[in-house]
Amino acid sequence: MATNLSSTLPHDSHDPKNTTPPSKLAKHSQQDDLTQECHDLISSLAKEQGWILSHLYQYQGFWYPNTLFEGLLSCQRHFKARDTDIILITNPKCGTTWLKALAYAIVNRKINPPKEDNHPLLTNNPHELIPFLERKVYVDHQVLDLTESPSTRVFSTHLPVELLPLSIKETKCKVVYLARDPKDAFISLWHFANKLRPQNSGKLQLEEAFDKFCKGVSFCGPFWDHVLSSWKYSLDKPNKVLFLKYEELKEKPKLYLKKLAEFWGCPFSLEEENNGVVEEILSLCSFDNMRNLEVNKVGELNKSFFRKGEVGDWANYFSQEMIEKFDEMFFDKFLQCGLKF
Ligand code: PAP
Repeated sequence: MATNLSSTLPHDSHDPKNTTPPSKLAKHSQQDDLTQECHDLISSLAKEQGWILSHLYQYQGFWYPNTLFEGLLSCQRHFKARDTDIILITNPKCGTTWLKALAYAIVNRKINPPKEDNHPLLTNNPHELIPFLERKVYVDHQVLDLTESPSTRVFSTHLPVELLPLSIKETKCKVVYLARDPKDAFISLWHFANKLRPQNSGKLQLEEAFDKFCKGVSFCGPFWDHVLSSWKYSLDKPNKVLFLKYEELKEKPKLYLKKLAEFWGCPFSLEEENNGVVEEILSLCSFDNMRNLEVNKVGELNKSFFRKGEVGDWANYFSQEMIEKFDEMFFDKFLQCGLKF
């Protein structure tokens, strides 16, 4: 059940650890066509001012920055899921980094026991260990040859169910969707955007961000469509899709860690449980532990993934009017489908 894809995947160009050998990267044969196609596609889409710098473009109902399209189209066309793959899906700021850390620690616990001094999570940001399909695996017109990768591969994506590569739906790979209370996800996203905005473009005001979010114009938004399509997918295919909430994971981490391991076909043995392996993984991946690791303190981006890690921080920001608008927008939409945060 081993998987460490970080050494076989291309990293973002700013990543100093980019060690991918060129031989592992097969150029997409229609690279130039794709670029032109992408360009044409983007110029045909509705656009709105984004949260950080660039615009967001509406593609098949969801909003993305132009930098994502190359990877998005490429992974839709070329990614071949395997029955043994694990796919983590999240709306941005719903606990992606945490889920990646937990997944990595669970799946690799035989070769990397959570207590070992040189555990990869101690020196790598979880995003380096479990790559985004549309952002790291398929970038810069390059299609990665994944044929030599280990049997259990773990990938993540912010793509909604509607835009997933077909092979994810057609194979028996296991999907976990992690959702979060939209109020907390929104506040987290607002902070994140302001951290990454260039200083000279000023702060994105809370009210402006709120309007955009409510219009559905946020990275991978509309938020509610993203959540609801996965929720319905999980109801339709409970053996394939496990729908979890950040709040549940915070409240009963042990229970849900065991659920995850079972769902992925690698349940904790009695011996592991008696030896405290579940607790060790939770402690390794805990917010406090991860935030204080040197690797997660270096660089604005790495730091930005660890802010407060709490449930209910929205209450420090929302006015009564915002609460009412949010509840009106989300509560009914979710409740009609049997979903409650
Ligand atoms: P991404 O989708 O851009 O990768 P993501 O990891 O989903 O980001 O969101 C970061 C949020 O998860 C932050 O929430 P906050 O802004 O409300 O604080 C971050 O603090 C939280 N987070 C990161 N790591 C952990 C963790 N180990 N445990 C709990 N929450 C975490």
